[in-house]
Amino acid sequence: MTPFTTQSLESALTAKLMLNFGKTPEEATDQEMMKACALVLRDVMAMRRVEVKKQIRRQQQKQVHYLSLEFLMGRSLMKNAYNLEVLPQLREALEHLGFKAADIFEIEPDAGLGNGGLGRLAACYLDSMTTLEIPAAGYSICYELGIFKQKIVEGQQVELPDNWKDLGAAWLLPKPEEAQTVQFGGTLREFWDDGHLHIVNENATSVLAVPCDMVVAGYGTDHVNTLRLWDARSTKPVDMSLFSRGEYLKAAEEEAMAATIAKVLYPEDNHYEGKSLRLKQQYFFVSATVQSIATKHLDTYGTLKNFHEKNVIQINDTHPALVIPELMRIFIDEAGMDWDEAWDITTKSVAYTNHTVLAEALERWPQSLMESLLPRVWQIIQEISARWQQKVEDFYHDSAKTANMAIIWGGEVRMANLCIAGGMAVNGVSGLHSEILKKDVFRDACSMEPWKFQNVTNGIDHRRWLSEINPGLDALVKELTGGDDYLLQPLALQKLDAYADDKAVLERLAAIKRANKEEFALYAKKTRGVILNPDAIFDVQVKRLHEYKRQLLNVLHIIALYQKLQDDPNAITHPHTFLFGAKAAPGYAVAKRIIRLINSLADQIDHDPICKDKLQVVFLENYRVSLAERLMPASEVSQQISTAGKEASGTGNMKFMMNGALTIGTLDGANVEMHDVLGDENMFLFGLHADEVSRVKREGYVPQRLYSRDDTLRRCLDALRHGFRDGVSYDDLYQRLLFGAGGSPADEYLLLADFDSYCQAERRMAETYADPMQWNRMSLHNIARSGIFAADRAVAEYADNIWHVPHK
Ligand code: 26W
Repeated sequence: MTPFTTQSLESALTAKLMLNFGKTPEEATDQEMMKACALVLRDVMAMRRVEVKKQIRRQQQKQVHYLSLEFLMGRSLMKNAYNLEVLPQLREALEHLGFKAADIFEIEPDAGLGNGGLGRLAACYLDSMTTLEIPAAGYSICYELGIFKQKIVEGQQVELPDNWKDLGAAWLLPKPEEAQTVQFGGTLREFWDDGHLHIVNENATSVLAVPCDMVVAGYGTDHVNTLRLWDARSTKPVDMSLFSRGEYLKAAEEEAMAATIAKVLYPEDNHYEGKSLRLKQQYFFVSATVQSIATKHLDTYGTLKNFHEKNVIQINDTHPALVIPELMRIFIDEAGMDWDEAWDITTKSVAYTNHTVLAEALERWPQSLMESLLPRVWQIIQEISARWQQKVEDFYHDSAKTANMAIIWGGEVRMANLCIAGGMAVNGVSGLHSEILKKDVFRDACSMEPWKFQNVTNGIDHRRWLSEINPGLDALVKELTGGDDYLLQPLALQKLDAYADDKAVLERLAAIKRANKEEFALYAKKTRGVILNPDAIFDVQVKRLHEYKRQLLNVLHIIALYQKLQDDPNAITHPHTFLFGAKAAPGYAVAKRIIRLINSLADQIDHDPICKDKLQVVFLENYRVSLAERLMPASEVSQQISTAGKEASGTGNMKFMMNGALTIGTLDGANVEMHDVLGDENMFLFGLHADEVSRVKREGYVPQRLYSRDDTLRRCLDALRHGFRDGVSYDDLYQRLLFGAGGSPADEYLLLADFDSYCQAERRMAETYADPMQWNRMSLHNIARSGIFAADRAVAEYADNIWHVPHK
């Protein structure tokens, strides 16, 4: 049911502007209008929330709690209007009131509360959980500063703060009456009272956690859910002159802790650093969340004994792993349960998703830090660890396995092992990834408790990533599949396969892509001053910058192409534009060097007349959700070229596929499942398989051999040393590839081993592009078969196999 007509929306917006800013539409700025839009839609969703809450309580429904340090929400205005089915009305109302609708949408800042894949996945799942009418909530931190804004200055990344809340907070509903107190440090005192051992924490530093709720609407339903973002405040009153000296210091400490905890999102992606502030963030949001869930549960049921029957807690990687000891603490210290009962309920309530196999990303907290920061939690972890270790010993009688599966080992707490011990389910995020978890990373745990290990292949919100952002394609899909079924039944996209030999349809598909490319070119020119040739192949690699994702392999191939062009100006028959977008973690020096290299190469090619209308490289500054939304519909080639076995799933790969781009990729992560539905004939596969990667490494990999053997490869590696017209040498990268550096082996990610195979895949791609009908047919098949990568499918699997909750 649509909540607004154009007219009623106009009056609602006018009233909001008046009440909030004391302005008429004629006087209001774009910013004020954007806020008014947010507030009007927020009101509708808040009203629906009241009904949903009543229903959950009345029907005693089981609830899903999705805990994640990251929710990469991006913009919400167009999305909420879309889900509430008022997008056309909103556009019209804005125009009637004298605004440009596109400008109002454009002014909204991205809520960049995440780094990359893991954070965006959480946002997509929130949409699907709501659309599938699952009573669910997301929980995270209300970071004041999201992922940094990236500027490129003289080819290099510079980080700027991302102050998103000025406008972005319009979506948030603060709930001060539901604030929770979280305690850090202090000393434990134990005492006996009527036969029970009580433990109290004295002299702790308290921080107040205040929820700021973002309501999210589902599509085609009145159901709404909330994303609860915790803000940190000091518990002490402001007038500190009234305090005695001791209290003053405590107050100052609490002020300082409150001021820093929710300040900034950690920008490291797939790289763990044992920073105490990060542990504080984790416990802060976990403790506030668990207290808030337990309080509501008690309020409804009067007991925590049925907690696991009415709640399930999904943790997004190990970052919220402290839910396990925190639940135990509440059950034992606050509800008076004994250990066994508390453990039984905890291990029936928590499920863990793993998102990476990179060793450097696995969280291992120093036990000394745990002990001083979280004394009671540390006690509980020690007990969990001891009991788990006993169980492992009794099962295996093998000290190597005991060591491997230990929770506390070598002075560290291993969070993944804690999650395996304390959870009811462990899942990977693609078929290949889950197999690697079972057979390799968590092999011993899996042999002991095989029933815990599952797979749920990732998915994306296809309403956002196709229907909302690619209106041309959306219209064609609706026409050809006979309506808008696909919005709630993504597999209906398959009907497109029937048009594989329909020339008119393929031409329309091509025309849509062409228009999207032109639109992107216009945007790039307007916002960055970059001139893109819409006749060129748009060949795109956008994702976080990481060595395992091998942006450098893409660069090496471009250098090879460039050198070929030097030898033969007719070597490239069709103009080819390579687009890159990537943020590097601020402390990741190699990643930053690769960004600089891309910019040096782009500049070289730009200034070489030989490349005109043939070859172009563009680095798109500040890649983020809202830029991806413009880029995906315009992309033709999707680069998914990680070393096999390293990319847990990938989700960008799915966004490209759904928008009709063809993939050049390795058999890694979800590419494997894309290949399952597409076959060799609808994608450009290359490179070693995961098992071959392991074998090559085991048998001793010597990249210098490839360097001496392969002239093309040698020539482009040598170009790194010499550098380009800006005079910067990339000898450091050359050295890394051939000899290794700083403790990492030569060519750790096997770029050289895959180079030739990659160049061949690129050639096959370029040849196919020369046959437009063939290309468009492949593109159609990609769209048609992308339905299984919808988040609705993934969330339904979680609901059926892990959460055991009903869904639409
Ligand atoms: C503690 C530092 C840190 C921060 C983030 C370690 C690990 C992470 C994430 C788990 C990294 C991440 O985002 N992983 C990505 O998750 C996506 C969603 O499942 C997958 O599609 C990507 O393949 C995976 O790299």
